[in-house]
Amino acid sequence: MARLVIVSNRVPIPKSRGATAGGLAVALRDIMTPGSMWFGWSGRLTAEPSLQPSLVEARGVTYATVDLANEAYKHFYVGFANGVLWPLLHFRLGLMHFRREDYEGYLAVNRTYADSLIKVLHADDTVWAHDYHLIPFGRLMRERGFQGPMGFFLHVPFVPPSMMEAVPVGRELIEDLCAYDILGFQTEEHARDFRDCAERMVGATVDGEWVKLNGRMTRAFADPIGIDAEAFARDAGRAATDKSVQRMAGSIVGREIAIGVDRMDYSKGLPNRFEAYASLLGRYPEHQRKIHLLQICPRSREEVDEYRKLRSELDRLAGRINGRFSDFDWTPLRYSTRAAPRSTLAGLYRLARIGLVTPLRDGMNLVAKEYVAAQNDDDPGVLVLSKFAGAAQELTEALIVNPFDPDAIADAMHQALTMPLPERRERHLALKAKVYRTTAALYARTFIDALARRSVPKLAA
Ligand code: GDG
Repeated sequence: MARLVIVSNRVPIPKSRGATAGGLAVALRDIMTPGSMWFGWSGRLTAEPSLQPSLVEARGVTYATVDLANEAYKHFYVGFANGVLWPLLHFRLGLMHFRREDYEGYLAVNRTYADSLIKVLHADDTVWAHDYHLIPFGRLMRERGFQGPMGFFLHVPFVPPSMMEAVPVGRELIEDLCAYDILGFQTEEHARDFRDCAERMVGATVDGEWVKLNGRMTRAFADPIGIDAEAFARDAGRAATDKSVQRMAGSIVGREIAIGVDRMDYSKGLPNRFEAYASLLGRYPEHQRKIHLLQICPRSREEVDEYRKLRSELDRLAGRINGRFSDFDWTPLRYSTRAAPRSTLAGLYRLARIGLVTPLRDGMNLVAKEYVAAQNDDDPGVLVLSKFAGAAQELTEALIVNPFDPDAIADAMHQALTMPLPERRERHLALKAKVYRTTAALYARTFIDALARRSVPKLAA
């Protein structure tokens, strides 16, 4: 029987009944029907890993995982994926550290994945690979003889040719992506940037969404990811009984909350956000003592230098803001580097008058959608959203800001704090309709349909 096989670097094996699923697992829940498979890294590093994947079954889904070699993983994950591709795809060429041995490690891990998956793959399976860790994986599968439908979804942004050309292996990356049948991007802008790279850098022919290279057709299109809005709204509604939410509500009586929730990552614009908050308190002193900024930013990728530097910068900025503005009974900035449970998060979004989502660059940004879904329709908060998040293409009724301009973010926060209820409601209803329309389920179905229709039109001569 033909199966759907998801491939991602991390595999979300359910640990126990009712355990909270990660973002991708939620997005793919509807299509991971019994019989399907999820393949990727086991999370274990060993000296000489076996290519035979270990199989675990949970709720009818087979989770197939492979161990990786220590040294190769370091080059793959720290060196190339997060030292080259992540900064490049987030427009941060200055943070990109290219080394040939890292690229070799990146290819080696992708070869391990292909060699391992091919052992358990059926000829009529459909393969869907996820994210920038797996760019060469499709070509490697084709080289190993797999002919079935194969798609790739990029969760992060893409870049125009002028940036892609800065990577010494940019051409190889573009050619590798052309080995997939279907390429999904978060926005039309990212899909177009890819098609431009294919045309300019490797001489592909582009016709609408189709890219032709060496006789093979690839469709590059936008398929924005979403959330399970109904379930998230339900969690937010119930969260009034959550102890942490109650404690928070009790400690802010009479004050407003602005909330930020981000992995601690330099793409999320956190220093600018903290400066924006200082600008709000400095230029609009009427808000002093009347607002808290609650920033939740779980630590992430601490093996990468840039992330450690970011943490010290945020510690310093938070100290400076609280030192300058706080009073005995008011701490303006509350900042936590620990992850909060998902239900607590939902409740905190609902309490907050402002959802602050100000990345410098972001594929989509699901926090923006979660914040909207969590609001109370009768008294909703206001989303302040960076124009450089993929979500800004859809969520146009948010207050859209340039995240490089802290004073502009501060002005938007002031506007949100003084916005009359009818305007808040009107904006919220429009945003809510969009978040309920472009859901996780629609995203997954759209991609699978595209893969099923991978047969290709003739390019105009
Ligand atoms: C990549 C792309 C794209 C955060 N802190 C906590 C927590 N979170 C959850 C959020 C949200 C998720 O993590 C973060 O998703 P984002 O979309 O904001 O960002 P990335 O992690 O960078 O994800 C991004 C995404 O892939 C999907 O395609 O949108 O552009 O960069 O769901 O709620 N969850 C819990 N505690 C926390 O403290 N439970």
